[in-house]
Amino acid sequence: MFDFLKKKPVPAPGSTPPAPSATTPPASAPAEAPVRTGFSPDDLARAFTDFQAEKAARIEAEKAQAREAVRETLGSSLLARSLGGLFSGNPRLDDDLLDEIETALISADVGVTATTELLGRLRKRMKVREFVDAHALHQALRADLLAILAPIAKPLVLETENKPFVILTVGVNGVGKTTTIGKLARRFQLDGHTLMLAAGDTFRAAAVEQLKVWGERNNVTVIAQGQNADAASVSFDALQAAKSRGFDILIADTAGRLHTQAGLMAELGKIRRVLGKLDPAAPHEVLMVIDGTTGQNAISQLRAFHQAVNVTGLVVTKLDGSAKGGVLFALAREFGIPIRYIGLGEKLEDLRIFDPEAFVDALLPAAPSR
Ligand SMILES: Nc1nc2c(ncn2[C@@H]2O[C@H](COP(=O)(O)OP(=O)(O)OP(=O)(O)O)[C@@H](O)[C@H]2O)c(=O)[nH]1
Ligand SMILES: [Mg+2]
Repeated sequence: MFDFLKKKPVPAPGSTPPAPSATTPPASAPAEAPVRTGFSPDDLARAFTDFQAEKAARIEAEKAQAREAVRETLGSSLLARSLGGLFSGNPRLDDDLLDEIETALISADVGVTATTELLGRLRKRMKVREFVDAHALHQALRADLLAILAPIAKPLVLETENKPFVILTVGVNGVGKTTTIGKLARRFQLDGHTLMLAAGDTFRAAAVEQLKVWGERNNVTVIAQGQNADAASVSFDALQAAKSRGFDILIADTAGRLHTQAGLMAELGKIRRVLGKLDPAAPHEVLMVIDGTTGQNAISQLRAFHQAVNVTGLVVTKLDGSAKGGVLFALAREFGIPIRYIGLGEKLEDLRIFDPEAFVDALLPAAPSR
């Protein structure tokens, strides 16, 4: 990358040159051109600027790819189709249009609270003749949708000063927790972090195996104790190991559980407390994974998990399947908990950093198709 960084180091000031060895050419041999050694301040400044530019370009490229993936995937969701349909034929600006928007939002899982608020605002503005036509209303709806999501778009920041940064992954059965851990681990590795996984789903032997196999394949250490072990004890051991071995990140998996099962929810609280014994700040992130096709049940799931274990970030998966596309608005409006990532498929690259503008653009593109 930076070729000049491969130059020989400058000898320390005042050091004596090395004694001639048996292979040193005789004094009569023609003198070689002097080799330029060391890094000048200009070299270092250039290297730093190049590195920053490369990093910025990488981030921009990833953003552009994510934008495209979100547009492709969510552009065919129910919400995008119904809103697109409403605005495509240059509709009349009247109460019927508002009613149809309301139905589209409710049917696509946006939720009653968020929908009522959105419509209330649009109705008021329409009454005072703020919109000259349906296009103006379309623009206002886009801005309002974005205003709901913008406050919860806070990407996960890994503070690795006091290692390790501990992520506890929770959620109901089959939502994509273990798959998400694999995707995150890969992402963090590419960013140059060292990490360890804790096989905290001790309900099923297959779950421990699933994580172990993944770890072996990707050269990631997995701490496990086998089936029926105490999940809190696995997490404790893993944190101890990650601390003593100086890993940057520890991600703990947990068994899927129904939010209505009080005993199992209490167990999550225990995992949290046990981690806190080794590091009072741990877990630094309680990441709840929610299946994007769940609909309004996602609200009661999050309420119960938040109460049990204080959720600090969300991943909404399976937005590529039969997801209607609106549940993120309901979650954002109800809880204000950051959505860190969205899952758009089963491949590693299908976990994308949540970008609210890309999301709204996919659901309701700026220029209505005519
Ligand atoms: N289409 C799609 N499938 C996904 C996504 N994320 C996960 N899956 C699939 O969902 C299924 C369940 O994933 P897991 O990661 O095992 O879910 P889990 O939450 O760990 O499940 P339990 O441990 O049993 O609670 C797998 O088949 C995944 O490939 C996604 O974003 N899109
Ligand atoms: Mg799992």
